Amino acid sequence: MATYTPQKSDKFTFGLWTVGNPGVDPFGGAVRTPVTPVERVRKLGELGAYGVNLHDNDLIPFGASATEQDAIVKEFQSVLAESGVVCAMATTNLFSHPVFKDGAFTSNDPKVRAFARQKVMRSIDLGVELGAPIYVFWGGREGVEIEASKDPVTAAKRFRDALDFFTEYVLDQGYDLKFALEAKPNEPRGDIYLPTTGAMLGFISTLAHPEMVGVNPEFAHETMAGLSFYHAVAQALEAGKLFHIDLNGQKPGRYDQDYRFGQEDYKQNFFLVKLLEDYGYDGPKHFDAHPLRTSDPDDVWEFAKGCMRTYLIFKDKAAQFNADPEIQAIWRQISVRDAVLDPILDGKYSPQNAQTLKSHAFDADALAAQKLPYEKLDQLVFDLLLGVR
Ligand code: GLT
Ligand code: MN
Ligand code: MN
Repeated sequence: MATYTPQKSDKFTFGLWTVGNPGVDPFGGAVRTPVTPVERVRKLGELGAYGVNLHDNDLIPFGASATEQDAIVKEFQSVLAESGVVCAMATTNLFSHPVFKDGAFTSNDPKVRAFARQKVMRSIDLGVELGAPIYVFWGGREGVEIEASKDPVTAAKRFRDALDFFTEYVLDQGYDLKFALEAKPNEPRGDIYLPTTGAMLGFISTLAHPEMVGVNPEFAHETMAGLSFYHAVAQALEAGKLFHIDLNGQKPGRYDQDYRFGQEDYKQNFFLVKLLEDYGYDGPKHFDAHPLRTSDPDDVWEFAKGCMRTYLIFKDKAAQFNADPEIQAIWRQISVRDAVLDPILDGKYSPQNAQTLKSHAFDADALAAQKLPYEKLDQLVFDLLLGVR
């Protein structure tokens, strides 16, 4: 029986804010007092996590002096070294302070936009000091409730100007840092700009340095909009833009639940893990989730263990899928090959190829009559996932 013990090579990471979540929701305050960031890193290291992620203010209180920051950073660096945990990703908190209540990069006020840029540059410096290779941008407050309050075309331009400024800043400093953009359809804003991973992918191609920028899709964010997270991740992978991933649990059509990875929709999560494994995604797997409000401090660590264990169980199931003779026989049956047409379809346009396709005789009725035993295939997947195969 496999033990599903996490290894550093699994590259599992947690945000300081995930295992440090005190259980606040819009209807009630904190239900637990999280241990310090240093203790969180120590415990994550013991549990086999590879890395930790942070917003500037998860570690450095808003408005702390340079001397205070230095002392905090020093202590944090030594716990990283002791526990063998890396800082895998850093980001900026551009959503908690009231100054950002109507946006950061897209605020109508140039002073707010400039302050946001200052905060990001300082936070990039911090992330690089801690060794983070990836920097995430989640524009939680970049959006509106009242359409009359902002011009969305101007907002798109402001968002782009900010990102172009930061890629130049990174190049200017000689930092080895990549950006990953995280989409979310709504919450905390009524509508957040660039609401899906697909929208982010389109936006990236308009940037000054698209090669430095990828995406950080989150399971909950595509799923709350009723979209397929699995397909969003596949598109990002295929485009070479999956720089980071936020894994968690979510029911469609609800607020952002950020449940333990795998808590909801086992089948979708199975295919997601299979996708990441089959295509050799080698970035961090970040569990951007939080324990239930009902969890006591011990249950918080059960939550963290559960995220990693679930991933490893799905990984094991993906290997079973790939080795299952009956499943693979169906897969071979539906993976039709054609010696004449495949080279044309896989190749580029040429007048000759166009002519061949235009004059080819197809038997549409025979093609339509081909067997597609998907009921059988899906039942085999179900049996496999439920452990009766
Ligand atoms: C916040 C948000 C997450 C983002 C984090 C990065 S912060 O918790 O809900 O999805 O990934 O800023
Ligand atoms: Mn996230
Ligand atoms: Mn979320």
